[in-house]
Amino acid sequence: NKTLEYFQPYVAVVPSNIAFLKYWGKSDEALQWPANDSLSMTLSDLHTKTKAQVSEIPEHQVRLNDQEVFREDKVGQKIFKHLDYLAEQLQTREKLIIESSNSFPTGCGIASSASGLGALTLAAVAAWTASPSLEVLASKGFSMDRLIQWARIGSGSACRSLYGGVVHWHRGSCEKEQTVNQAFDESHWPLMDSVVLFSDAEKSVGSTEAHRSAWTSPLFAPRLASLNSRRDAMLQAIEDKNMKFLGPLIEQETLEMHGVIMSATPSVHYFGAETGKFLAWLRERRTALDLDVYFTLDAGPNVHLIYENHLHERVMQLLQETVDSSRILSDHMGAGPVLTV
Ligand code: 2P0
Repeated sequence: NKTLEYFQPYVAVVPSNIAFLKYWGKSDEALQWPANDSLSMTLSDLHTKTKAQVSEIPEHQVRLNDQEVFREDKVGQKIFKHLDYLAEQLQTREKLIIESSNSFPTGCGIASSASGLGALTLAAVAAWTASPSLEVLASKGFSMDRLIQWARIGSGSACRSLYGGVVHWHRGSCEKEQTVNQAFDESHWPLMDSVVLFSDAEKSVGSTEAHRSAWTSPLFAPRLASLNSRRDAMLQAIEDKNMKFLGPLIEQETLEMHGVIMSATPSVHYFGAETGKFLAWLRERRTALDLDVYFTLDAGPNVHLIYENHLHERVMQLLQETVDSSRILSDHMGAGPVLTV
C-alpha cells in the first residue's frame, strides 16, 4: 500500500567540509575505520544537492551535474556501490531516480566525496523511508548517529559533513566504537575558508588508494603517536577562539600529512611549484601585514585559507596582489545538512 508520498522526490543539501586535523590512513579499509581522529569545519555554500525519488524502474538512474552516470563508470562505481549498501541496510529492492549537482564547478579540484556521499545517503534513505525531514527520519529510528555510520561507509570524510560547526570524528578503540559529534556549533566562532584554486587536472592517485599507502611512510607511526596532543591543542584553541594558536597547528598538520604522502610508497605529490610558491608568499605577506590567515590543503593542490569572518575584506585585498579573483571560492562555517521534499 504505497502512497503518493512514497513516490515524491526527497532533497538533501549537504555541505563540504575542510579538515583541520586530517583523516589520513585507515586501520581497516573494509570497515572504514580511520587510523586517527579528525576535526573539521563544515562549510555552507560549497555543497551538494541531491534529489532521490522511488520509481518502478529496473535499475537506479543517476544523474550527476546533468550527466547520466552508470554502474560501470569510474564515478558511478562509488555511487552505485553505496546505493546497494544502503538498500541492503533498509532491505529494499526499490530503485531510485537520483539527480545530484554540486554548487562548485565540476573538476575545479574541490573534493565532492564528503558532500556527495553525504547527500546521497540522506536523500536515498529519506526516499526509501518516505521521510520529509531529519526529525521524521529520527522518529522512524534513523537517528543522525545511524545515518552518519552509513555515510562513512560511502566515504570517510562524508560522516563529518552531517553536522554543522566544528565536527570531531573519534576513531574509538575498535571499529564499532567510532563516533562523530559536533564539538562546537557554527555560532561559537565564525570562521571562513577561502579556497585558492591551483589546478583542475584530475588527481593522479585517488585518495582511497593513497590512504592505503600511508602505512608505508616512515613518518606515519610517529605521526599517529603524537596526534592526540595536536587534537587536544586544536580543540583548546577553538574553544579559546585563538587563531594565533590554531593557525600554526593546522599548517603543521597539513604539511605533516603531505610529508606522509610524499614519503610513502608509491610517493605522491599532490601539489606543485605554483602552490609551494604561494604558501611561501602567504607566510611572508601575512607577517608583514600582521594578518591572521593560515593555510591547509587536502589531497590536492588547492589552498584553503582559514581566518575569522571579520578579516574577509583584508584577506581578499591581500589575495588580489597575486591571484585572479576567478580562482577564489569563499565560504563560511555552516549549520550542516538540510532535508526537504
Ligand atoms: C580529510 N581527506 O580529513 C582528508 C584530508 C583528504 C585529505 O578524507 O576512501 O575521500 O572515501 O574514505 O574521505 C579524503 O578521503 O576517503 C579525505 P574515503 P575520502 O578530509
